[in-house]
Amino acid sequence: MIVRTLKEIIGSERDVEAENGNWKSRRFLLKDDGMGFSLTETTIFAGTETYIWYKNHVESVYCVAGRGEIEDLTNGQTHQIEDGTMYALNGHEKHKLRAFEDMRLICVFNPPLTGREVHDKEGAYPLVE
Ligand code: 9YT
Repeated sequence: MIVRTLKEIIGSERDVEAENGNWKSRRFLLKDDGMGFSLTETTIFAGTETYIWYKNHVESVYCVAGRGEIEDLTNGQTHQIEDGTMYALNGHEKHKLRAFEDMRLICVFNPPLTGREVHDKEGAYPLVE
């Protein structure tokens, strides 16, 4: 069994911040935990807009605090996000995330993140073996 607390993740190598300052993420589960998915708590900072394209992963995201929106760039639709909203990128959709307040998001990835990915210029995470 794996038991981890936010307290022990904060300040460790599982606590990361985006280079562009748009988000921070606490990685509860990564590939080397052997679960087949990763689990993170990601905060998107208020006033930011982030372009993302997870072409190698599917991701589901559950918002537990804050407010923002997601624009699906494949069809131009924008969906509001607030505490209690889930979105799932089951089609590798290119998207923009905008936060009006700090948004706390619980994110699950398949395949799991290794923790070594960096968003490339396409907004994607490469597949890291
Ligand atoms: C909102 C979102 O896409 N979160 C993904 C996880 C985060 N970017 C991370 O931990 O790398």
